[in-house]
Amino acid sequence: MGEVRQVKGCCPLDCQDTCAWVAEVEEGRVVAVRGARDHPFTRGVLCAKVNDYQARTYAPDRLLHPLRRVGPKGSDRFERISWEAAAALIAERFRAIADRHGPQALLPHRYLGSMGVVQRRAPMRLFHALGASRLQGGICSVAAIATAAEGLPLGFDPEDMAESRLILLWGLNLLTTCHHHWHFVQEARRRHGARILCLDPIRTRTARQCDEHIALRPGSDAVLAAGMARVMLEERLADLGFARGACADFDALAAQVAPWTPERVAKACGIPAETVPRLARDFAAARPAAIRVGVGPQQTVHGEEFLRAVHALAVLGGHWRHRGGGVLTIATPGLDDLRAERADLIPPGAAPRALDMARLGATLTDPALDPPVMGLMVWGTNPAVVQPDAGRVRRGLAREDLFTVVIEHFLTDTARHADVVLPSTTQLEHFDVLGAWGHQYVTVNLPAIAPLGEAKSHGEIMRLLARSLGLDHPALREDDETIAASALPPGLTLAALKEAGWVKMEKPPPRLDGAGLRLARGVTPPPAPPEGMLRLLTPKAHFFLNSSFANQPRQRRAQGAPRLEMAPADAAARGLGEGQAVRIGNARGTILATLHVTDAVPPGVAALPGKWWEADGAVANLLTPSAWSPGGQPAYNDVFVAVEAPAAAAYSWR
Ligand SMILES: Nc1nc2c(c(=O)[nH]1)N[C@H]1C(S)=C(S)[C@@H](COP(=O)(O)OP(=O)(O)OC[C@H]3O[C@@H](n4cnc5c(=O)[nH]c(N)nc54)[C@H](O)[C@@H]3O)O[C@H]1N2
Ligand SMILES: Nc1nc2c(c(=O)[nH]1)N[C@H]1C(S)=C(S)[C@@H](COP(=O)(O)OP(=O)(O)OC[C@H]3O[C@@H](n4cnc5c(=O)[nH]c(N)nc54)[C@H](O)[C@@H]3O)O[C@H]1N2
Ligand code: SF4
Ligand SMILES: [Mo]
Repeated sequence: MGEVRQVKGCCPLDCQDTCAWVAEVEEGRVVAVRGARDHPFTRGVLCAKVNDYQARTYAPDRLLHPLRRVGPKGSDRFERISWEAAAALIAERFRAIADRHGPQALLPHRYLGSMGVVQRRAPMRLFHALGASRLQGGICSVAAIATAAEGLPLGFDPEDMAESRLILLWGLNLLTTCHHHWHFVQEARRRHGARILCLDPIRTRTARQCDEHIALRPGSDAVLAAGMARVMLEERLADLGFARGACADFDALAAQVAPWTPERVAKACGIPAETVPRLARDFAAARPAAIRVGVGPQQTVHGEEFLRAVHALAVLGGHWRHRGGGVLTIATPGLDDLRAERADLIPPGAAPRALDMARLGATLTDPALDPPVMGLMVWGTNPAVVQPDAGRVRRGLAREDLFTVVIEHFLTDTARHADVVLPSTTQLEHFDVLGAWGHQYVTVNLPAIAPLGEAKSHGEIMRLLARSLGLDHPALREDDETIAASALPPGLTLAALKEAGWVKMEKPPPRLDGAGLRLARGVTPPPAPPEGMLRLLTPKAHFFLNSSFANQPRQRRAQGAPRLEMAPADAAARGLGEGQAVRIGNARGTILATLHVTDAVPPGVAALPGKWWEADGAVANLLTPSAWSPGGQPAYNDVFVAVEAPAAAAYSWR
């Protein structure tokens, strides 16, 4: 056995936890990745998705050299080309598009496939320097970000959760999606005898570990919160001194919740009426209570109402007065990584339009868009699978007049639509710095091995394309470490971070006294499903990270085939049984899955965990609508479907 070298790094994925890891390298090959034992938050364990991350790096189907399309768009017919040829082709096409339609006909499209500063941000420098269309918005927690802009706090240090006396896990499947937070939940149980409640339509892995599961109807959360608030006001359990100071529209809020009697709430939420006052009393009595909010309930056209409603509850309870109290949605170490995109490179006098990244389907298919998007570069996201109304996205990506570049690890459904595919390094092959969205640590990732094949980091791709595009600015020549360092908060140097591995950025909890929040802005009960249809939920799969890993053998075996979960009464009403093939369809398309009959989902709801690729016949977003909340949150859960036995297996979309 050779010597094992240990290299400090971290998981790059879009997950609350940003685990610190150690890559073990033997004779130039990574043989294992293990959680860094001394990390205070992630404590030496990775998750069921990532604990063999090196298998991703060494996967036989990994992209290791540039490709050029030789077949129809969306097929997998590509030929290998050199980096020089790929860069020359991209430069020629991007230049021609900018000359003919103006630079705003070019659009970058990126998301959080890697949360690293370099991998996520570096290519933006090219687009800014070209004066391309800008990208705004997002596809995750957009409702939270929109309400933060209204002044609602995103949250407090999750480590303080250990001080909570009552924890409401509200639309969050913590043991699947961010299991390291469970340490602090358990700590609250141990220290203070805290009760843990789960509010989720589905009896998830997390719900099973809680003291109580409240299986409310999807989209009825704001109604339940209003009902609890009404009880707190009526029974004089609210902390009025705090609430009047925190909330500029206290009287309007009291008026808004007044109609929501326990009986009306019970009817809208599908829960027993007596649950409402009991929850309200427990919530008001805890000193403090914490509401830990997930993404599921945000994914409707009323996502912001949900967030205002739970904030109103926490304000009425006065929970923000105490450590470990209030609402926790997102926690970050305050890395300023947008700075690494260098918007200052936008040519003087240019004021490029901003296009919403969550509306890619609309952007690519809107005949009125002027100029139309003619050149697209995608990295760190798989829009053909993850965007709402994915059929529309695919129609856009299939446009013969659209020139698309995709930077990827694998030939995803999106990459199959590219004209040029560029191979990206994985986290084991590049330097990067990561913030987080579920804790307050900044973490460094050192390269464990040299890039495999011809894969390149996004910093290197940026520098290479800048040269072929004839762009010259010192920011387009910066190395990856300099790019990453540009995002660090004041007082933290790259040298110190590299030495330490991770650094916690302490910040005081938000103060809400006198905050003047406006929380009385509507409580909309969920619509009833159209006759014979079910509301489709598409929660996160335990063994995938969104659509990542849905092509990897170990994770696929563990996750099993696409499975539609349905309540026994709904299955019986359709004459469907356990293990049967079903078609799930609506006006936008039809997908296929295997039925699992279970009382873990309530009547009226069907759940299809996971974001599957086209090859598995279950791209659920082919059924989701082109619909967004006012703040731009895609309404992934506002979708109704018919479920039936397939006459003949048919997979289709319009
Ligand atoms: N294993 C795994 N981990 C992940 C991911 C993954 O794909 N797989 N994805 C990562 C990402 S990008 C994110 S954003 C986070 C998300 O983390 P979570 O927020 O925990 O995940 P979701 O599955 O989106 O939603 C959580 C729960 O909301 C419930 N839900 C749906 N609609 C409603 C509703 O109307 N009301 C209520 N109360 N609950 C509702 C769902 O049943 C689900 O159990 O997880 C991250 N971690
Ligand atoms: N129906 C439905 N749709 C949803 C959701 C839902 O709950 N239901 N959830 C939404 C949410 S919360 C989110 S966050 C989004 C997630 O959507 P995406 O951000 O698109 O997430 P992934 O599907 O994981 O795709 C990330 C892609 O980036 C690639 N990648 C990873 N690292 C790198 C890298 O270093 N370089 C490059 N070039 N590529 C890399 C991966 O191979 C993968 O193909 O999906 C949203 N869509
Ligand atoms: S996906 Fe999340 S829990 Fe899993 S290793 Fe990465 S950061 Fe940790
Ligand atoms: Mo997300």
